[in-house]
Amino acid sequence: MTGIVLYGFDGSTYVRTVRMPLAEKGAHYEQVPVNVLKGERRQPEHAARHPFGKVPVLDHGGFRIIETGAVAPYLGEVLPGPSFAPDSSKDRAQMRMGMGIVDSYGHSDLVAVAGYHLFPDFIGGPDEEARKHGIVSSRRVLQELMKLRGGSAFIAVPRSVISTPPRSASSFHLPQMPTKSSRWMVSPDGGSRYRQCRATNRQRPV
Ligand SMILES: N[C@@H](CCC(=O)N[C@@H](CS)C(=O)NCC(=O)O)C(=O)O
Repeated sequence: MTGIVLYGFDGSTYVRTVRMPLAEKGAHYEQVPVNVLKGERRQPEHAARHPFGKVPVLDHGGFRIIETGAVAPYLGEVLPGPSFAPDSSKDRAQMRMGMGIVDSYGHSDLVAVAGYHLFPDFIGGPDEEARKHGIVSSRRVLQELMKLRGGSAFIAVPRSVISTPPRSASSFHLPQMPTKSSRWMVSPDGGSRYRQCRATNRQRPV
C-alpha cells in the first residue's frame, strides 16, 4: 500500500500511537514532523490539515483522517495483515473504552505532569498545582484501566497486544501511559520493538 503520509513529530504520544500499527504492519509511509512544541501547529498549512491544530493527521491517498482513535483502527483494517481489533463485540467495546478514557481523561493529566518537567514553556510555565492534580487524577485513569484488565495480564484482551496476532489493539494508547510497566518502542527507522506491555497493579504516575 502506498500513499500514506503521517503529519506529526515523535515527541507526540498520539503520533507514536499511530506509528505502532504502521510499524507492526511494515507499512511504507512518509512522516512530516510537525512539532507542536515549537508552535508549528499554527503554520497555515497545518491549520488547513487539522481544524483544531493538533497532531497526528493521516493522509492516505488523499483521504484525510484526524483523531488517533479513528486513525489507528483504520490502519489496522486497511493495511494488509490481521486486524488488531479483538474478535468479540465486548472486547472491542472495552478496547474503545480504554482508548476513550485515556484520550478524554488521561492525556491532559499527562501533559500537566510531563510538561512540568519536560516542556514548561509549552504549558505556560511550571504549575505545581497542576502537576499534583495530574498525578492524583492519573491514578483514577489507571484504576479504570486496571478494571478493564480484569484478571488478564493485559488490558482489555486476554493476550498481549500488537505483535501477537490477531486480537489486539489494547496497546493503542500505551505510548501515553505514564508508567514504567507499559513500554512500547517504535525505533527511529520505523521498526517496532515490543518490549513489554504487561499491566500491573503497581503502576504509578511518574
Ligand atoms: N484527540 C486528539 C488529540 C491529539 C493531541 O492532543 N495531540 C497533541 C500532541 S500529543 C497536540 O497536537 N497538541 C498541540 C496543542 O494542544 O497545542 C487525537 O486523538 O488525535
